[in-house]
Parts: sequence; structure tokens; C-alpha cells
Amino acid sequence: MLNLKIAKVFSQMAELYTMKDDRFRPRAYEKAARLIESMEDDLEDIYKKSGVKGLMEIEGIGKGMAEHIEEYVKTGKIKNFEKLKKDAPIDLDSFSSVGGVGPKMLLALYKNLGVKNISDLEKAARAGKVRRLPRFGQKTEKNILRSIALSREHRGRFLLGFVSPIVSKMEKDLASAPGVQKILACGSFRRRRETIGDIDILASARDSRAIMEYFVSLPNVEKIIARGETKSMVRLDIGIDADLRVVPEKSFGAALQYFTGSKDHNIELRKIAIKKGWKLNEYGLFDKNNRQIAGRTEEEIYKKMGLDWMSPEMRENRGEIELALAHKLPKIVEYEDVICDLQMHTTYSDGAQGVEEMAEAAKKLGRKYIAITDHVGHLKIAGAMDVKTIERQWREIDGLNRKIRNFRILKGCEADINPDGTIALEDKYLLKFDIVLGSIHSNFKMSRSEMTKRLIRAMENPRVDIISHPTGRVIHKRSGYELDMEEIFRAAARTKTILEINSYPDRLDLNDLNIRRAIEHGVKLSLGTDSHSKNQLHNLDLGIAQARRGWAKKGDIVNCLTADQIVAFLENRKRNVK
Ligand code: DGT
Ligand code: CA
Ligand code: CA
Ligand code: ZN
Repeated sequence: MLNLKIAKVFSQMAELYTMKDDRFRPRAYEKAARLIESMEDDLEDIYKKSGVKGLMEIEGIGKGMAEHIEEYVKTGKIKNFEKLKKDAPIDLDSFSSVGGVGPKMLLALYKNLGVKNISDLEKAARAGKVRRLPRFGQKTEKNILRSIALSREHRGRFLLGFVSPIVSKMEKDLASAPGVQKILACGSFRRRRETIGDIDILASARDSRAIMEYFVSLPNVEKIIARGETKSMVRLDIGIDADLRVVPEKSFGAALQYFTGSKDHNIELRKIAIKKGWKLNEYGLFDKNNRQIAGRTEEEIYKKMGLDWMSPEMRENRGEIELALAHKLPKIVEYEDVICDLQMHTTYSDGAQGVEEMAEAAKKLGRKYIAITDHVGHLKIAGAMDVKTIERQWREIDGLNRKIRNFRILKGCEADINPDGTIALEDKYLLKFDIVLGSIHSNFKMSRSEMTKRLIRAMENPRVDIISHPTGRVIHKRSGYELDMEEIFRAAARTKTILEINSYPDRLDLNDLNIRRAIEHGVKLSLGTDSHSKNQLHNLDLGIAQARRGWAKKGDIVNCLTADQIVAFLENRKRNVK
């Protein structure tokens, strides 16, 4: 699968063209990169089947891009890219995880200080050289050092949404290996943590050697790190490690439990076994006489020890073991309970497809309704809609609602929250939307108390239904604004404002812990994919996973209401808020 590699090349070409002050190519390449990154079909397959023509049939891929892809598939290189890199020999890879340092800054740093990679930059910033450059200053220098520290913290971890399609494909491939009985990815992947350190695959098989051979020869394996009869470890082409363990079927449940973790959860569980005079490990649960009393299934491991089985998402040793012992586990929201997607963009602002195409794609994924939430306000780079455009979109939505059966499109928008907490669109317009999301897209660096006040003022506006990506963090890139979250939760509860679980792979904002706190405050939550293309609509599952990790119940998530119910709910909340 070359998709991710090509996406990376395109995204770096966008940066290199930005350095050259090219007007149009940066956006075109960045858009193509994002599209390819979230595509499920394999570009190499498409090319091999139907050539450049087939590639051009992908929406958003023109002739030039298609030819680049062809060149890459054939030679592993793109000449234009190599040429661009010669003019600016900067290790863009090393900067990809450092937020807030754009291409123009990189070029200035390279030209003036010879900075080529992160460690050069860190050295220059620590020596106080960066602040002396025109347009940089002390504050920028400090932010650069903070970004570098943040990226270190995350080094070697991969986004769940990024790894997920790859793991699913490996599971499917391995299931067809000779003699395989059971196969499942465990570890943080099964617990659906927002980032994954390495992939832990577990199998039971009649012949472990055959599946091992199959595993180490998968096409996306770049290098074999260790190879044994029951355990092997490889490095995949995207840079993450994956290991495979093979156990006998009678131990599969025990191994599943053990390798799903988390480590802290396992340690607590083992203490319970020890108290009973038993032993618990990846081979099973054993009594005093070392007889296996459970191990074939995960359920029986928990049951024998007196616990109810719980979803992997809950296994972080955050109180779930006590509740399972007392048979008082909460019934968390199921994936099927969530029937709509409450944030997405179309060509009316910065999305790749029109309203109808997004609606049809969402319907195909089983959603019962959606909210179209294009940008309104100041965000000119994101193509914020003006009033005329809004009215045109409403007319189109009315028409589509008559046309598309068993489906509904809500009229929504994502409105900018101004630095003073007011909304960047007049009230009389806000009132006419079915659903209004308020978001912070500018002035990120306010003090904690100012930022908290800003968000609370937005929540006090009864026309704002949902605060989107409430903390503003971007995994691996930005740590989020300074906020007093307890104050925010209290205000959300008081004003009956819904807080979003933004389901975009690098946002997942609110995160699991904040979700749990919000619920304890009685705050309602919404799920939105924030899709900018129809290929991203499947990300809803990532948000649901985080909701489950935050122990959300069906009643906590407004996306479990029907379209009629949610409209009534939103009207009612506006009436009750002063
Ligand atoms: P990751 O890979 O950093 O995203 O996180 P995990 O949870 O996948 O951790 P990993 O890959 O180191 O180990 C996989 C599972 O194996 C882990 O969730 C629980 C189990 N495990 C690992 N080390 C220990 C340990 O020292 N004690 C116990 N009881 N279990 C462990
Ligand atoms: Ca792992
Ligand atoms: Ca591991
Ligand atoms: Zn947008």
C-alpha cells in the first residue's frame, strides 16, 4: 500500500512550493495529500488495473497528480519532488510532528541559520538565535521549544485512525493463512487508545510455523526484527512495529485478556487471582494444583474470578475492576446506537464534495441523518460562507430533503467564536439554523482565565448549541488552549450547551478523560467527524470509541436521538436557556 507514502510526498511538495511562493500548487498538493491519506482503495492497485486514466477517475486527482502517482509506483520517486528538495535541503520529515512551524518559517530558519532538522532548530532556539530573526521574536522562540518538547513526548506513537485500516487489513489477511483458528489485534489497539505504540496480534493456529511465515512475508513488512515459532516481531512500512503471538486454542481467551491489557488493569486482576490462591497469566487461570480452570475464552477468565466481562475500552484501571466485582458496570454506548454525524463540510466552505454527495455517502454508511456544518464567520482561508451562500445552501438542503428517502439533512454551521466570546455571525441568522456549532479557530494563545471566559461567553449565547473541538488540541501538534476545564464543564451544564467529541483522527477532542468528567457534570455530548471529504465519514467510529473509553452511555450522546427528537431537544434547550 503506497497511499500513505505518496500522501506524505504530496504534502511535502505542498510545503516546498509554499517556500517558493507558488500561489496555487500548495493548496492543490495538500488537498490531494489529504484525500489520498483517507482513501480506502489502494492507488497501486488502481494504477495496475486501469493506469493513469483510472487514477484520474478518483475525484480530486487530476492529470498532473495521476502522473506523479504513476511515476512513484514505477520508480519509487517523483522527479519534481527531488528537484524541489535540492533547492531547500530541509529534513521535512523531522519537522512533520512539530506544530506551529510552517514552511515559510522553515525556509527563513534554513537561509539565516542553516537549520535543516529538529536538533538544529532546538540548538538555535536554545542559543537565543531564533528570536533575533526578523518576524520571529521571543514568544515564537519559546513556542518552538514547546512544540519540540511535545513532539518528543509523542515520538513513536501513531494515531489510531491512521493505524486502524492497516490493522484491519492485516487481520483479514492473516485470517486466510493456512491453519489459522482465531486472530485478533489486542493491546492498545483493541482498547482503542487515541494513539498506538505497537500492534499486538494474537492468533491460535494448528500450525504456528505456517502463520509465522505468512506474517513475516506480508507485503507491508519492511523488516523482520525477530522471528520465532510462537512469537515474531516486524517493522511495517509506515514505521510502526507489529508482533504476532501464536497460542494454543485452549489459551486463546487468557492470552487475549493478557495482551489486551492495559498493564495496570492486568496487575489489579492478577492481585485478585493471587488472593484466591490462583495464578493468572497469558496461558490461563490456574488453581492451587496448577490445573487450568479458565482460558479458552476471555469471558470465563473474568467470570471465574467473580467479575463481569467488560469492553476493552474500559480496561485502564480507572475503577472498572471494582464495578465489575460489584456487578455494577455501566452500560456504555454501542457503536450501533449512534445514528448520525453532526459535523461535516462541503464545497460551500472547505470540503471536497457537495451536500448531496456527502449525504449519499453518509447514508451508505448507515447514518440516519447528518448535519451539514460549513464554516461561517472570519475563516476566509476555510472559505467561510457569506449570507447569500448560506441561503443558497438552505435551498439546496430543502430540495435534497424532499428527494432523498429515509434520510434527513439538518441545516447547520460551524461559527467562529471571536476573541471576546461573541459569535462571528448575526443572531438573526444563527437562529435560522437547525444546529449551530461554535468553534475557536483564531487567537489560540490567550491566558487561561481569558480563554475560559471566552468559551463561557459563547456557551451563554443560547443560539450556540454545541462547542466544537472544545480544547483545541491536535494530537502530536498542539496541546490545546489554556482552559479551566472544570469551569467549562460547569458552564456547559448550566447553559445546557453540548460539548463535541470531534472524531477527526488527530483531534479526538474531547478526549476520553474529559468525556468522563463532562458526563459526571451532567453535560451532553455530540459526535461529529468534521469530515472535509466523504472518505472521512467513517471516522465516526473513532469518536464513539473515545466516548466508550469515557464510559458514555447512550443517554449521554445526542447522536443517539432520532432527527425529530434532536430538533425538539435543541429547540427546547434554546427556550430554557437565558
Ligand atoms: P502501546 O503499545 O504502548 O500503545 O500500549 P499497549 O497497551 O499495547 O502495551 P504493550 O504493547 O506494551 O503491551 C501489550 C499488552 O501486554 C498490554 O496492554 C498488557 C500486556 N502487558 C505488557 N507488559 C505487561 C506487564 O508487565 N504485566 C502485565 N500484567 N501485562 C503486561
Ligand atoms: Ca501495543
Ligand atoms: Ca507490544
Ligand atoms: Zn473546515
